[in-house]
Amino acid sequence: MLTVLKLNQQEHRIGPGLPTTVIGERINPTNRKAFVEELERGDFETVRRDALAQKEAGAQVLDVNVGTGSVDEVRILPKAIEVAVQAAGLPICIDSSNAEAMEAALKVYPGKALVNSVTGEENSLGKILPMVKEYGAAVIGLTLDDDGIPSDVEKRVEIARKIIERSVEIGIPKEDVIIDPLTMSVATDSKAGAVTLEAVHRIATELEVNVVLGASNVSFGLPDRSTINAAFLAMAISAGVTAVISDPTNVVLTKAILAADVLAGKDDFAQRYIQNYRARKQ
Ligand code: THG
Repeated sequence: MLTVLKLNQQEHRIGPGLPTTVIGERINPTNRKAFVEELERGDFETVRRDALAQKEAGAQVLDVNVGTGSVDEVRILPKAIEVAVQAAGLPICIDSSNAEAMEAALKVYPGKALVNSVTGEENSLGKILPMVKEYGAAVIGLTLDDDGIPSDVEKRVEIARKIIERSVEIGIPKEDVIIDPLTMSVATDSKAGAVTLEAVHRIATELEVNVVLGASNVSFGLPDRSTINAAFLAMAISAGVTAVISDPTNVVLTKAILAADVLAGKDDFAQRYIQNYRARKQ
């Protein structure tokens, strides 16, 4: 199971045994008022700056999300992607729930992008998978359906299996489907983290696909969130995730990811760990 993303001639590989892929999440308007205002007036300076900062902090893929009520995503998302590509030269994870914006972005992206995301909902499968196929992209499949995120492991594995089956049926190679089992907050459900980690393990081993996870939800409502997120990311790597959606400029998170890779045997001679240490000292 090897997912290959491309930007022009350049490739990025995601797979077990390889260092965990860090997908930089900062280009996202959530809780960033000044960024929203920039996007509203067609200013891409923060996109440019965040793209470069995340590359320098060690991101290998950049998530680009410009979804807020006040921004015309169909027009702005392709531009933001062009700016991010120009600034960082990294493959892009296109993060949008707007199918029209997704298609506009896929049209301009020079390579094999990662579509974020499709869900197990019929409407999503029917709209997004044909696009992924047509543009030769890879896709993140979220284990939720019309009833939301299931609280049990079995149902999440079932949704993951369905997304993979439907993808393969329309001609998307299985290795181009990456499953995200999502997580709820441990502040409201003490088993939320454990259930997600078990889902990661089962999906990675039984379905044999790459698994990705973001940590931000898991700590919602708790103080000192980075500490919880860092531990969760390390445990997720141990459970079998091969990519994480994270803020690489957050040193607490990045140190945990790189240390977990060393301990999980995914970073030969601790090469990446040491390289990141040196880059931070400069
Ligand atoms: N899985 C997949 N895609 C995802 C997520 C996931 N996309 C969105 C999200 N989760 C990951 N991205 C973010 C981006 C920003 C924040 C959290 C997750 C965030 N931003 C700061 C805040 O809200 O306080 C902004 C702070 C700042 O100004 O820098 O928390 O799970 N497939």
